[in-house]
Amino acid sequence: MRHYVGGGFDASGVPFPLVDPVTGRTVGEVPAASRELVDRAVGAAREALRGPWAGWSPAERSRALHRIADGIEGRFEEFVAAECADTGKPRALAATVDIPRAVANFRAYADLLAGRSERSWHTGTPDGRGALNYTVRKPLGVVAVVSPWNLPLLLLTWKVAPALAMGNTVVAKPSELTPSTACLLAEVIAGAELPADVFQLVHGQGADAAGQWLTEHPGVDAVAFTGESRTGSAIMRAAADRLAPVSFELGGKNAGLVFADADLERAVEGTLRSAFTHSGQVCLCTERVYVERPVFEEFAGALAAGAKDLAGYGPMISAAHRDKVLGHLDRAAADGEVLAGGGVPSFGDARDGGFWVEPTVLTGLPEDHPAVREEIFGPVVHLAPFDTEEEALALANAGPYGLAATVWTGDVSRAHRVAPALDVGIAWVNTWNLRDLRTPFGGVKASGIGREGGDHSLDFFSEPMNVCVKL
Ligand code: NAD
Ligand code: 6OD
Repeated sequence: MRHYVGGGFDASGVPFPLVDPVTGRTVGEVPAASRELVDRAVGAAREALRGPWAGWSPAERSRALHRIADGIEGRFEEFVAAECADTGKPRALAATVDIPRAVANFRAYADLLAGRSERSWHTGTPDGRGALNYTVRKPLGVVAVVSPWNLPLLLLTWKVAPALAMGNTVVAKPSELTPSTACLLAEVIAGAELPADVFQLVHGQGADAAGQWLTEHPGVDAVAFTGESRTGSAIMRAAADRLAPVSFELGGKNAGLVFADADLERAVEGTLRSAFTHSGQVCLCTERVYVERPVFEEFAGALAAGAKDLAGYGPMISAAHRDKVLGHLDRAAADGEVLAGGGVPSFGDARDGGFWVEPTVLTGLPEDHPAVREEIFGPVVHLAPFDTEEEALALANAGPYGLAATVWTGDVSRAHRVAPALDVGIAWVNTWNLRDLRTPFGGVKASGIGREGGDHSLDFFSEPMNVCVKL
């Protein structure tokens, strides 16, 4: 585990333990960057803005992104193994989602950049000669990318790729719980023939550590962050003094709506996926499902049966996170009904030391219960019945978050009526987490600020400047 600063790998700093969530055993150490190292990383990234990188054309940057994608593909199995080791997620998930998406992130922004154009206007002038206005896009400068532990490489590269595409330099700080694929990414970038110092990597914790020092650093021009909403607030305060722009993807408490006219089998299968993928540790996971009353019992029975049958799921990321999830389950069991799971699985092997929680289906809790209002970020879903479309929308739209929602219906008019009326950034109809990387991605309310994806990211990571030429 090394930082990558000033073009060199560096293992300096007080080490903190790296823990395998599958067994709870300490499997390594990660050096925590000192404030001086963060300063050096930002300084090197600033210096690189004045170097050859500034002269690279969009086509050259696009080719560089493809080389990074090639580099990840070339070490695919290493990336998959590292992601599984840090997160405990099943190999199938890392091999079909996390690492392919990291490759796709670089390729998607490389292709978008290559095909991107800016607008121009011919403007009338009193003397009849006119003027030409055109827009040029400039990089923001040094961008801090701070990322979480749930989809470590996917979410890191989702920001690094568009930031580099637009000619910025990047200082990345991955989650202290999942640093390994970021280290591999630094090695790939080091070998991808980019100018020196366009990418820096520092490891460390968040508050009073590398994360905070980086995001409050006067040499950082913008912050792109994915993580908890309250961390977003802290980072926004840190960025406010120097008016640095921020892009935030934050927490959620995503709702699913199941109407009686839905294909119920498909809705159950989709909800099992949306609630329990990566043991619920995906920001897009469904944690509350509202089911139209005539099909409530049937849906609840099928979902509970499906949850009990789930195999091959992974653990919570840490002991602290497992304890938070179990705390919710204790209160929920006392105040409502547990239809499936609710406890800790027993394996009879080393996994019994890990941070496991069973896929859990709850019902019977009031809407203001912490398990229904607060983000749990674990394998826990609460079911409640509704009677009318209006009630379903009101329930889904309640609460502080607004990231994603899923609607299950066989009525095409209802689909188009209900989906846009949801207070979220992304609504899926009869599917979940189907992604097109050109579409806007992000949340409303406490779930985020700004949009990522396609031109939205390329716009965030650049400043448009107008040039007016009198003809
Ligand atoms: P977190 O906010 O605890 O940490 C995220 C990152 O921020 C880590 O790298 C951490 O070290 C750093 N950090 C923590 N405190 C900081 C501070 N004061 N200043 C600067 N950096 C700081 O989040 P997490 O626990 O790693 O991730 C889980 C959360 O992320 C959940 O709330 C989840 O919903 C959210 N999330 C949202 C999205 C989305 O797209 N909306 C995607 C993934 C995860
Ligand atoms: O699919 C994506 O682009 C994305 N940003 C997913 C985020 C998932 C959150 O855990």
